[in-house]
Amino acid sequence: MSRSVCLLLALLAIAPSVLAADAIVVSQHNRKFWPATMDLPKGGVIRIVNDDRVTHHVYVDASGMSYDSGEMPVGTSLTLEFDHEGVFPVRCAIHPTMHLDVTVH
Ligand SMILES: [Cu+2]
Repeated sequence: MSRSVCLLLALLAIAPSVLAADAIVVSQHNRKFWPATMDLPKGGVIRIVNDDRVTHHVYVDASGMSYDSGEMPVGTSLTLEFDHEGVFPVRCAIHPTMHLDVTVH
């Protein structure tokens, strides 16, 4: 195997673990965001995972941040970056009782 191919394989092996370490994982299991509250530094990233048995959704409608995931089928995930200080309610339009509040410092 050539040296460049070896280097490429090494980079591919490292990349997923680096990405996973940067994002805090939020579960949607049992129609709840867990954890339900979170403190993040400015620029912090969370990864929301639909590990439930039903379709979910994620939206943020706040000063400084607006986001809409559309439908999130079972088994999918998304990442959200918080670039502004403040308190950001993260909600699911399908299940209005699902609450995640992210405080960014
Ligand atoms: Cu939901």
